[in-house]
Amino acid sequence: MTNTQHHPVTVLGLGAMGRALAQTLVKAGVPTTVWNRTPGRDAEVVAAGAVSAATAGQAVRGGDLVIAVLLDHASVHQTLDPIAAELSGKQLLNLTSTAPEQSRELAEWAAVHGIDFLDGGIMAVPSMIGADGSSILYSGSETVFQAHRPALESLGSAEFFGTDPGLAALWDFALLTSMYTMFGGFFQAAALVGTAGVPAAEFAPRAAAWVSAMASSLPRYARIIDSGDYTGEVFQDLVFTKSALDALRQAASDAGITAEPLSGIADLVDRQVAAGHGAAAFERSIEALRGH
Ligand code: FVH
Repeated sequence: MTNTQHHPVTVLGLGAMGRALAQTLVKAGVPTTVWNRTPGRDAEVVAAGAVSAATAGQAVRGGDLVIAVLLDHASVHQTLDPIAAELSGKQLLNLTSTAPEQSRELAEWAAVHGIDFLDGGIMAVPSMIGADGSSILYSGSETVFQAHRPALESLGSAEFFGTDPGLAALWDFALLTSMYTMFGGFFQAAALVGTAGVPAAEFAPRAAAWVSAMASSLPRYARIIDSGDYTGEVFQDLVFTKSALDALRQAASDAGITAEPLSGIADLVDRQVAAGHGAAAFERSIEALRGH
């Protein structure tokens, strides 16, 4: 795609992710202006063809779409608040990882300043940007999404989740929750086999195969959760699950390791059994998270 088919884009923030995004935009022929708080992090992207701006305000003037890819919600406000006037009338895409309510707050802030706001959740690490497997979830202004869709698609698959600016972050954070609890489980498991001298590297391929096989049952779990009926189809009841989890905690204790990653789900199961739902399906554990 040639430059004439893309609107100019500004990238605020040249950390690992900002640099990957800017490089990929330049490669896709998008006229790209970049800025970073700490000078000197733009050498590679400037060599690739990006224009470096000395200040965030100057950078904003270079793009129709301004992408903020900063550390966190506070750094977004620290960067954008002083240049709200320059941003007025522009389109803003926040690709910083912010919690759903923070994304909604940012959308309100943008509306007050006459800025059209789109939020995004990046489901990729920097090395994946622009390659197969990179995916970015978007919500907020559909006008911004559609206007810049070709540029956004150069970064990874681009999916619009709706006009609620918190939705992309909600999906993003839900997926990250699944990821981190999986990693926590792996850390506990690796510590457990490690007590018998098994290196984590030897255990990892087997763990990956097992977790992948189990992940294929998620749609069945989801179907039961969505039905709200935890007694019609019971593959594994809560009493059985409690005894399995108690045994796993015992094994950790015997091996001299703690079982915090497992304790999260074990506590939910314990509470459901204590509340008299022992014959219900394991999937009923989600109700403990909802306070039921
Ligand atoms: N890296 C990853 O794998 C993940 C993948 C999923 C999405 N995340 C999120 O993307 C945001 C940026 O991540 P990053 O990898 O670029 O992060 P860093 O390399 O640590 O760079 C942080 C940039 O933020 C700038 N910055 C920090 N505080 C401020 C501030 N108060 N004012 C202005 N800029 C600030 C920092 O600038 P400097 O330290 O170089 O001056 C970097 O440009 C993030 O939300 C991830 O969760 C990435």
